[in-house]
Amino acid sequence: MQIRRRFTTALLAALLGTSLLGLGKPTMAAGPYKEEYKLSTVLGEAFPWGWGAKRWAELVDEKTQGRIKIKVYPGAALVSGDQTKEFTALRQGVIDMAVGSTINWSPQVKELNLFALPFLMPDHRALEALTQGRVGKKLFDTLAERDVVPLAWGENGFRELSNSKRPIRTPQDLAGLKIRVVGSPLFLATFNALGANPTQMSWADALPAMATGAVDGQENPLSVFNAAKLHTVGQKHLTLWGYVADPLIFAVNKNVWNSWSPEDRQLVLEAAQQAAREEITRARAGITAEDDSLLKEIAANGVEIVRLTPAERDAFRQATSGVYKEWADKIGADLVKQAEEDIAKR
Ligand code: X2X
Repeated sequence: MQIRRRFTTALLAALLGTSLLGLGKPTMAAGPYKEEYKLSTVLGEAFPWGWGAKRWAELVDEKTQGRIKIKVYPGAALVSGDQTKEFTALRQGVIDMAVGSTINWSPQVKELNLFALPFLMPDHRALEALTQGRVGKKLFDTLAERDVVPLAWGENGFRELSNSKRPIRTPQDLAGLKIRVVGSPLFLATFNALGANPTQMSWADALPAMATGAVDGQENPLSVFNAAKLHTVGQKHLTLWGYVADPLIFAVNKNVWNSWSPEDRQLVLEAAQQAAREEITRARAGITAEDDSLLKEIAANGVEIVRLTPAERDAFRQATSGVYKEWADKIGADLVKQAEEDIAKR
């Protein structure tokens, strides 16, 4: 009797632990694990964004001792390059995990357009006041209601304006320029209000469009401008206007998340938080007042850099204030009000 009970206990332990899952360490799993999880990003390893995704995968592998293996698919390859479909694919489980930009997810999650309201955030501290405060929490709650488990905020960065034609100092300078934009119709509204001629396309299509002159300009963070070598596709003029910034979100499909043991969920969360912190440091490297080495590198490649005075920047703000008002209502007046308050208090 005693022997039988001992045997049963041992069998149970074996089933629940190592042998059932073929794992090195006993763990209570909530569902079967996949051999490999697919993680989507738009930009690859040469960019802070793709680097951050890879770092997350590495840290998860390390922390879970190989129980969770992640493969990174850059170029939004899991949605055939159509980055605005990434959120839907993540939600439906076509994609297991993602490090996604708020811009690309905003067609499905209108609240994420907040970060694309022109001239809402004056600096990195303003961006943090949102992502690290009650607004960020509210946005994470919104995502959680849509079958996605958000874990950490990363950063693509403040988006600066470049073009092949002329220096841009005033909204008038933008008149008629063909500017490639991505994602939400808010970007079309902003550039239309500035008198430009915006056209929406994926990042994959943007590079050839610049190279052939099908578009004159684009807007992206400086780290992207430099790593993508946009000076080699005719982007000779760069205006630092910091009109919007896009944070990144480290996230997991809800069913995938629920299939993991509580212990592994905690490890994946910690890995996301650490990778996001390190990613943000990279995204900001060389573009601050203390260290502007990246800007110098861009200038050394023959790019003419225009820094707007506060008054010049204000002219762009005024020209887009109607768009701001209209979109504040679409995003949610309360959320925008909270964001404005938290930025003012930063
Ligand atoms: O497509 C872009 O401009 C990029 C890479 O910045 C995003 O995915 C938002």
